[in-house]
Amino acid sequence: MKSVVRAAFVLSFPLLCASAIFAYGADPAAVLAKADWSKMDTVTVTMTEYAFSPSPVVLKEGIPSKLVLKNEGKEAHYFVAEGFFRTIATRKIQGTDGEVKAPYFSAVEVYPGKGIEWFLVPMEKGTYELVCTVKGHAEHGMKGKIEVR
Ligand SMILES: [Cu+2]
Repeated sequence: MKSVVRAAFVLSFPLLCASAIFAYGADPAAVLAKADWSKMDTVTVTMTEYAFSPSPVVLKEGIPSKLVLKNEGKEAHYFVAEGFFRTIATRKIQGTDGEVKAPYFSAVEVYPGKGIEWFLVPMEKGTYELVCTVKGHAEHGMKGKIEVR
């Protein structure tokens, strides 16, 4: 009888671990609830014609981060990184005119000479493609990478 109990434990332990990892990746609200914003990293990304700088943008898994997007160009630019957007927990996006509290979106546009502050927690290590989807910009080289370490 004892060996049956032990076998059940041995079998279920990896399953419990796997479900814990899955829950972490799947529940942005739980990640945000645990985040300590007093230990926040700040990373600034500058957008110009036609580049993101730096590239790669480096963020740390599980660390609350303020991603500051600055458009120092003369045209509007988009910050689009679909794979990255799917693996982060966004607390809010803030600008001088207000803030957005929306956990999911597909693109962030920054007007010329303006900036926004994006409060997020990266949830999964990896390298993600970054692109500006304004017509012609990617073709002129406006592409980059985001690395979550
Ligand atoms: Cu652009």
